[in-house]
Amino acid sequence: MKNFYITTPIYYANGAPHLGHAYTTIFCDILSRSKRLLGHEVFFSVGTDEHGKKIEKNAIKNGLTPQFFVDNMSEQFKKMWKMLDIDYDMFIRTTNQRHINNVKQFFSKMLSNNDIYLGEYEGWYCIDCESFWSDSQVGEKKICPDCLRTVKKIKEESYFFKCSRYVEKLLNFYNQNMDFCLPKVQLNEMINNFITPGLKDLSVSRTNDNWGIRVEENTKHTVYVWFDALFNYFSAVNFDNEVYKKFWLNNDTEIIHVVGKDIARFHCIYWPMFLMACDMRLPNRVLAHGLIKIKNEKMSKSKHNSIDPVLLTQYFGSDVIRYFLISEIPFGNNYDYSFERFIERINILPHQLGNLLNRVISMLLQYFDGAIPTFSSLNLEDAKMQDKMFSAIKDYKKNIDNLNITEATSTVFLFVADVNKYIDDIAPWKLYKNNKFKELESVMSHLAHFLYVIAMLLSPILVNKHKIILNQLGVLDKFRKLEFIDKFGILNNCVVVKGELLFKTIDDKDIDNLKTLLNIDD
Ligand code: ME8
Repeated sequence: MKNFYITTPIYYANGAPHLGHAYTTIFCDILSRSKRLLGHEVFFSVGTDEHGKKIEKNAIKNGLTPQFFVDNMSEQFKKMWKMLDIDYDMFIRTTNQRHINNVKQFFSKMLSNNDIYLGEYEGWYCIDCESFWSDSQVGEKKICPDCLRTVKKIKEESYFFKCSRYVEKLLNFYNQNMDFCLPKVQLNEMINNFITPGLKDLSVSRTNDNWGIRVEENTKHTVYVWFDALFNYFSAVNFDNEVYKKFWLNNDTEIIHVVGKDIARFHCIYWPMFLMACDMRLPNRVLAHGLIKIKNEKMSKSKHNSIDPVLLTQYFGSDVIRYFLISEIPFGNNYDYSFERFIERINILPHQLGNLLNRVISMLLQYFDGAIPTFSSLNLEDAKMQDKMFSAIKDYKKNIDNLNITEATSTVFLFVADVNKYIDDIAPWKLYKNNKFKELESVMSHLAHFLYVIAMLLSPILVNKHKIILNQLGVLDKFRKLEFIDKFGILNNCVVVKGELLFKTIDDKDIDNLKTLLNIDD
C-alpha cells in the first residue's frame, strides 16, 4: 500500500497565523487523517520560514533579536495548530541547524556543478514579498504586483540558478505527469505566463540581507529565502534515517505539497528544477488551493481585515472551524468569507448531524431501554438504505483516493440527509405505537449502524465530536476502525447513553453578540 508524505507551506514567521494559514493546514491534517483511516502510512510536516530581511526588520522594530522574534512566532503557530487539533509529525524551522547545513550543502553542490553562477542583478525589489520583479510587472507606478507596495530599484552582485538548463526537462516532466499540479489550470498558467515567455535565471542570493543562511564560498552573500524555504521539505524527513528511507527514498511514497495558488509558481517551477539539479526525486503532486478573501480583498494584517482564528476556535471549538473550512471552500477556487455565510454553514452541524444523533439515541432509549437491537433486515426501505450506505462509503473512499476531501465530506452529509429522511418516511414512532416490534428492531438496528458509519467517516474532520457519537452509541474500542464499518451486527446489544449536546445552533439573535465578542466588523 502506498505511503504519503504530505506538507503544508512553511509560513513566514513575521506575523501571527490567520484564517488562510489555518485553511491550508486543516486541509492537510484532514487529508493525512483520511489517508491513515484508509490504512496508509503518512508523514505530515508543517513549519515556519524564519529568514529574510522583513523578519529582521520586524524584530528590530520590536526591540528584539531576530532569533528571539522567530522563536516566539513559531510558538504562536504551534499553539494555533494545537488548538485546531493538527496532528503533525514534524514542525520544521528554517533556523534549525540541520536544515541550515542541508541548504549550504545543496547550494555548494549546485555551485560546483555550475548550476549556480555569480552575476549581477538589476531589478525592482519588493522588500515585503522578498521578490524581484521586471519592468513590465511593476508597471508605471512601480508597485509590487502582489502586495501593491512601492518597489525599489536594486543593483547588486548575486548568484543565479541556471533555469535554462532545466526548462526542457521540466516540460517533459509536466508532459509525463499531467496531474502534477491540481487544479490543472494552474499548470497551464504556469507554462503560459512564466515558461513560454522565457524563464529568466533565478537570483538565489542576497548581499543586503543579514538574517539568512551564509553562502560558505562567499560569505557576503546569504541564500535567497525561497531557495532556503523550499528545501524544508527535504529537511523535514531527513532528520531520521528510517523516516527518510520510508517517505523520501521510497518510490511507493507519494509526496504531496499543498499550497495556496500565490506560491504555486515556486513549487511547480523552481522546486522541481532545484531537485533535478541535485539528482533527487521529484514530488508527485502540488495541490494549489484558492485564497480566502474578505469583501473580495486579499486578507492581510496590514489592511486589518484578517480574521483571528484563535478567537473563532476558542468560541466554536476546533471541529466546527475544521468543518466550516473544508466543507465550504471548493478546492482551487477563491472564497469570499462572510460571518453570515460562516454561521449558515456551521448550523448544518446541529440541524443535520446533531438532530440525527438526538433522534436515534432518544428512540433507542424510549423503545429498547437503550439496548441496540440485534441487527435484522425486514423492511424494503432498510435494504434500500443499506445500498445508500455502501455507495456513500464507496464514494467517500474514491474521493479520498483522488484527494477530493471536500467532496468526500459532502458525500457523508448527503448520507446524513438520507438517514434523516428515512426516519421521517418510516416513522419508527408509528411502528412502536402499532406494536410492530420486529420491524422496529430492524429500523433501529439500521439507524444505529448508519450513525456509527457516519461518525467513522467524519472522524478526520470532527476529531473530537465523532467520539461523542461513538460513545453515545456505546461502540467498543476495537470496532472504531474502518474495516468494520460494513459489518452489520457489530453493535448488537451495545447500550446507548444520552450525553451532551453535539452542536449548538446559532440563532439570529446570537449573531450581533458574537460579532462584538469576536471583534468582527460589518
Ligand atoms: O509564502 N487564503 O509564507 P506565507 C488561503 N514562507 N490561504 C492563504 C491565505 C489566504 N488568504 N493567505 C495565506 C510563504 N495562505 C512562504 C512559503 S513554502 C516553501 C514557503 C496560506 O506565510 C496559503 O497556503 O505567506 C499560502 O500559500 C501560504 O499561506 C503563504 O504563507
